[in-house]
Amino acid sequence: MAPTLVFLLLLGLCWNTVSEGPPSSTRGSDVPEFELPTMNYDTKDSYKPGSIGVLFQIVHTFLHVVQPNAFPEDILRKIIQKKFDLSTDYEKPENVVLTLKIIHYEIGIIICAVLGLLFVILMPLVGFCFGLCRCCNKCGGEMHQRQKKNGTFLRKCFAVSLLVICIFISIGIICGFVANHHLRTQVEKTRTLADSNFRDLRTLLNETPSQISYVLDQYTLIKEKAFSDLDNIKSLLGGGIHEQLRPKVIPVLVDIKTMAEAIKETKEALLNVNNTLEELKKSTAQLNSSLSDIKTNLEQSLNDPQCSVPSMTATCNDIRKTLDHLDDNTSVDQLPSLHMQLDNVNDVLRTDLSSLVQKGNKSFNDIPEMVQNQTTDMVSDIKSTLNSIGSDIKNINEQISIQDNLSIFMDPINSVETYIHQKLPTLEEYDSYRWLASLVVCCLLSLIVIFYYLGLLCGVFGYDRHATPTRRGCVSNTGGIFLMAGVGVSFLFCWILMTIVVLTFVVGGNVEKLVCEPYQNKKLFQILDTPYLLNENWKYYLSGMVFNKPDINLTFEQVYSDCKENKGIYATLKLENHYNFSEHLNILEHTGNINSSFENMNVRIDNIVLLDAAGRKNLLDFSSSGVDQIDYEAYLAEIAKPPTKVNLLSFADELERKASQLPPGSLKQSLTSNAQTIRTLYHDQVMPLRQLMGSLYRRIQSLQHKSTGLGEKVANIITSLDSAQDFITNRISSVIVQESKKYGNMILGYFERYLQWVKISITEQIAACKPVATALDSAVDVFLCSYIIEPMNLFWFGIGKATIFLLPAIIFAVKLAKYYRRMDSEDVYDDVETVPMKNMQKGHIGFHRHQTTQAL
Ligand SMILES: *[C@@H]1O[C@H](CO)[C@@H](O)[C@H](O)[C@H]1NC(C)=O
Ligand SMILES: *[C@@H]1O[C@H](CO)[C@@H](O)[C@H](O)[C@H]1NC(C)=O
Ligand SMILES: *[C@@H]1O[C@H](CO)[C@@H](O)[C@H](O)[C@H]1NC(C)=O
Ligand SMILES: *[C@@H]1O[C@H](CO)[C@@H](O)[C@H](O)[C@H]1NC(C)=O
Ligand SMILES: *[C@@H]1O[C@H](CO)[C@@H](O)[C@H](O)[C@H]1NC(C)=O
Ligand SMILES: *[C@@H]1O[C@H](CO)[C@@H](O)[C@H](O)[C@H]1NC(C)=O
Ligand SMILES: *[C@@H]1O[C@H](CO)[C@@H](O)[C@H](O)[C@H]1NC(C)=O
Ligand SMILES: *[C@@H]1O[C@H](CO)[C@@H](O)[C@H](O)[C@H]1NC(C)=O
Ligand SMILES: CC(=O)N[C@H]1CO[C@H](CO)[C@@H](O)[C@@H]1O
Repeated sequence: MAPTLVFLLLLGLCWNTVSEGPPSSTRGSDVPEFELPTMNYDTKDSYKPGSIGVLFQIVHTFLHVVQPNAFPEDILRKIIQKKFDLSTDYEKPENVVLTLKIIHYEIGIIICAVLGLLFVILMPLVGFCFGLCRCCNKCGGEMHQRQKKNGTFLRKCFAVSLLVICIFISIGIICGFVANHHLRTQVEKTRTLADSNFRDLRTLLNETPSQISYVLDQYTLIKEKAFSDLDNIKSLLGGGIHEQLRPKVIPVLVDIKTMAEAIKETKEALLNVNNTLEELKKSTAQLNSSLSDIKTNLEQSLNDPQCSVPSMTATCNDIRKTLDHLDDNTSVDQLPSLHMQLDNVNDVLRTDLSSLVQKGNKSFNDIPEMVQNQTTDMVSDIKSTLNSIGSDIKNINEQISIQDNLSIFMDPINSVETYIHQKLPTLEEYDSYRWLASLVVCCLLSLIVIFYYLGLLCGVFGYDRHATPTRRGCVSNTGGIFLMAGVGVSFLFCWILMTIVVLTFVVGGNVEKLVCEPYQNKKLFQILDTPYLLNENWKYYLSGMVFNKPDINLTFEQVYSDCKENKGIYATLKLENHYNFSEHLNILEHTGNINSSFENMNVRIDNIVLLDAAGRKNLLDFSSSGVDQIDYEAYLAEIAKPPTKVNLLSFADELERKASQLPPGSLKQSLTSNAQTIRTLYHDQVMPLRQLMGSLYRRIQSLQHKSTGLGEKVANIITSLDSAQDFITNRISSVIVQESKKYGNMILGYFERYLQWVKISITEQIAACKPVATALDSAVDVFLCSYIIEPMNLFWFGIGKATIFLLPAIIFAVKLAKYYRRMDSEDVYDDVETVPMKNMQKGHIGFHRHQTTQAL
């Protein structure tokens, strides 16, 4: 334990390397994820004794019964306070009280030990007396058996009792054997255990510098990410500002662009209508004159003398009456001309609105580049700050030279390891002696119990119920002798066995109760952590030792638990009290610099004109061009009319029908030919005219559609243009501030995330001191308690039980031997007397005495 403690303290004293950043929230950005490479340790966390654990549990229960008192914290504290000095001033009342308390605590163990000692002292004495007594033919030493009525029952009772006792003894012996073997195999494992612990400690020492380097190296990742973001300021910041303005600006620009297209289309439509109208006028005039010609022609024909013939006058008059209908029905030439609007629109078109819109669009699209142009200085400032942080970190890594600092622990570790390796063979040698001795003990007990078993075996199988005591068979006699041999060996050796049991019991029981159990439930640490106990000037001994600052709340228990949880040594030893990282690495100051760089970033975007005055006037000119004022209804109404007053085809049919009523002659011929001319006129002029009118109708409709609400549309565009321009002029600065903040926070976020991770790594992960706790566990919990004390306790438990049961075994064996051995004499009944003589003085009347053999 001491070397590990020293290691812990040294590690604490020389630790100069770690850092802490304040906890802060980070924005979710695509910062690389950090992960500290974990260390792999060989030594297992926990030790499992296996199936033998059940036996250990029984021993624990026994110990708990013998020693039910709780861990005596107060007594221990007092003893430590008196600096283990109980010998002086024994008369002092508090010392007496303390001694009484100790005795009270130990009373169970003391009673057991005293009983054991009594056993040790009395057994040889009793054995000696018993032997002497038997030598004098007393105490059943006489080879004579009085026959009793219930002799058979007693014999069976004794045999069964002895058998049961022997079984108990055997169980104890088996426990002894198992414990002995277990202890030996565990001691053989010690070397592996020590080696793996040292390997782990070395891993900790060797890997810690690379862990620190790894953590610090991750800064490069952050820096690269920040650099790439700074290089992309055009798209990240400029693009952000651009995006913010887009929804306001783009629709306006699109509207204006659409309007520019509309102007062009309107002009085209106007021109079309103008031309078609011209054509229509021409065609109508032509039709008019053609119709006039036909009318004149018909009138001349009707002047024919045939019409004065009374029978025909009516028909001629009929025809004459209808001549008025031969006329065109439209007044297209009355329609107003469109040339004024056409001129206006042509004027408007003289200004290229589309290119003006493109200019505005370009100046709007230039925002990211403007941002980039204006921030080149700031970007290079921040980059140099980042580089200087990088070199600071590099310097720190070189300054602290953790490698050198940690390498000094190698020496203690090496020397402890050498020491252990030197001592291990000795330990193993002693352990083999111990093993041999324990084996002898177990064998001795086995010998005794084998004697008893053999005795029982021979006795039971060799017994002949008809044989009188003097005539018992050889086998039965041998059984009796075996029993007596067992008794003899028991008397000879049981006090040695009991001495061993008492010694191991006192040592093992106390170590289990005072070291192993309190170590497992951490009571031992609590004792050590008692303020002012180990050093009366120091509140917290550990921090006094480590930092020479005994006021820092640092306890063995907390350090051990933290190490066991594999926490970093920085948090475990509360090293921030000794070396405050924040004061040594001024990353925070640097991030503050970066922050203020962003805060003071001066981006001015003030010359964005979406549409200049010329473009604006152009729009207004268009709206007042009068295109929307045209009387489309009049045009449409006129053009919708049929071109002629009557349908020329039916007029021609009618004319022909009327002509057929006339007698053949020049009149009839002239009328028929005129009808034919009308038909031709219809096909040649009216039909094309109708088509022309139809297409003109559609064109006018489309023009009307285009120009409806023109003024309103332009007014809306101007309004939203004003509002967008207003937004850009007045609000762009706040948009810039907002976007810069977002951008700056994103870059600062990387550092905050990094610092957060550095903090977690340093407090939780770097130099996780689990191997130290494991080493302590290995030394105390595994080696001392599980390897040594547990089997030792099982050993005394087993052997002790066996030894105790030797006592009743002796009694029953001696009693039973009487029934198996061949006696020298027996109760015989005189032939003279018919009644068995009772209450006769022993060895006096009625039986033959041959020879006295000594039993022992
Ligand atoms: C503005 O410019 C961008 C990029 O040059 C282009 O995609 C967009 O169509 C333009 N918008 C207008 C209204 O001209
Ligand atoms: C439009 O029509 C008028 C006659 O109405 C004509 O004088 C003018 O030249 C025409 N305009 C164009 C551009 O053709
Ligand atoms: C058709 O022609 C006649 C004379 O030939 C003329 O008096 C009349 O005004 C013309 N109508 C139209 C619409 O031009
Ligand atoms: C940005 O700077 C470059 C080079 O100095 C220049 O050519 C470009 O016109 C500038 N752009 C803007 C939008 O100011
Ligand atoms: C010392 O710290 C432990 C936890 O580490 C805490 O439980 C205990 O209350 C603290 N003691 C004092 C006096 O602050
Ligand atoms: C370490 O330093 C930081 C800032 O310099 C401070 O906030 C913190 O309280 C310090 N920690 C200790 C334990 O002194
Ligand atoms: C940056 O500085 C401003 C004050 O200048 C502060 O409000 C803000 O919290 C700081 N941001 C960071 C990430 O430190
Ligand atoms: C001729 O035009 C008038 C309107 O000017 C219209 O009422 C009349 O129906 C038209 N004639 C025919 C035959 O359609
Ligand atoms: C033993 C050893 O090298 N200790 C050094 C640990 O690091 C500090 C500086 O951080 C030095 O001052 C010590 O000398």
